[in-house]
Amino acid sequence: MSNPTGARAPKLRVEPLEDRTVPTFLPSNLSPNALINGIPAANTGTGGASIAIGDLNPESGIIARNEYVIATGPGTEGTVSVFSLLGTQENKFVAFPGYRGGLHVAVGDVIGTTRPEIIVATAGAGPSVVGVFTPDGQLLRAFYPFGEGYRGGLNVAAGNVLNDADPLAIGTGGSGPQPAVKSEIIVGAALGNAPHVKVLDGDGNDLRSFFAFDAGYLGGVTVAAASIDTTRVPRPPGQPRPPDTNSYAEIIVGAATNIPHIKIFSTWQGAQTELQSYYAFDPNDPNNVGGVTLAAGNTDGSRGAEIYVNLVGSSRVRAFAGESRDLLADFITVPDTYSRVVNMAVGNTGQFDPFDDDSFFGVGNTQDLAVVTGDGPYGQQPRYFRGAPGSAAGRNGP
Ligand SMILES: [Ca+2]
Ligand SMILES: [Ca+2]
Ligand SMILES: [Ca+2]
Ligand SMILES: [Ca+2]
Repeated sequence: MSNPTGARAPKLRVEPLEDRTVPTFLPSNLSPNALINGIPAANTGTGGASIAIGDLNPESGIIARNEYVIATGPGTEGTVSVFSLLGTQENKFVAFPGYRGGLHVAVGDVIGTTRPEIIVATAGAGPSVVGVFTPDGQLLRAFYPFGEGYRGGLNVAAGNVLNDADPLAIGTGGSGPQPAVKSEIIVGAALGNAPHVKVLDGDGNDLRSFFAFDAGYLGGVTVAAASIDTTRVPRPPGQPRPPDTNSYAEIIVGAATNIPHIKIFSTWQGAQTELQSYYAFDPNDPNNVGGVTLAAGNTDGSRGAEIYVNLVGSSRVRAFAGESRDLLADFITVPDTYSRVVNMAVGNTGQFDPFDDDSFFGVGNTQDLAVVTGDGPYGQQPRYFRGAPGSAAGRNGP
């Protein structure tokens, strides 16, 4: 590949906490030509909402429940809301006062506190900033992944894609309290720019930097992260268990516009390694001229993650087995002719045992797919598609 493999951009300015100011934006109307993952922002109204799932607010006892986070799309001052899975609003904050270009959101422990943070990125035109927030909306970090001059918008995901040893490697056997395994922040440049992907730590330092597609592709990159491998590094007899490098999440990237192309990259070995490259929908079908949005996680009880691919411009979603690429499900998430942006997240939407991580043990804690549009018949409400052992989310309806 001609990509700038592993190239490190100049180190970004990291704002000391004590000097930190909340990035602010002058209120402005978006250009009618602005696009969010290929959909004109002027047409999205309050659509284009994004969603993430994680255990942001702790429950007492050993049974945990996730919360979900909704961030608003373009056309309104960007607001992040935390809800219980029952729909009770637990918190709400404005991420970047004055910014109306839409927000993308992810959840992950990127600071190493053992509690997840909310990672918010500006989605549309304007200064392209990432903010790392506590679950109650306190800004911990803010940085510009592609520099302050870049104004093309960001797609964002979080996952443990490098650096931290697998908890199984240190003898806990997967039960009992786990040490902090820090997730990284993955950003993809949005429309009109080279297909640049970066992996950053929670302070905004560059860890990886590469082009997901040919440099001439300017349609934007959507991103997700989950571990697609189904095998585990075995423990040699009589020896300590080695680090389970398969437990690292892989980065799934998608073309945001023009073509339903996805790729999978591994990044823990140093530079990025391209593992897979394929079309999630037939690129020769004239109906499939949109790009894709993505989510991934273990929804079927098999250890590896399934990859959920939405065809932008429709509410159609396909589920693929991450490792084999087998097509597991093909379904419509919003039952009408909805044709804007469907954003997705994978996470457990029932009670679960936080000490039995299904990414390690498969059955018992299968995750589910949540989709959100922000407008249309479901508005800001997520729709859930339940996963079950042997049955990826979407096979059995919402
Ligand atoms: Ca919770
Ligand atoms: Ca990590
Ligand atoms: Ca992996
Ligand atoms: Ca699976």
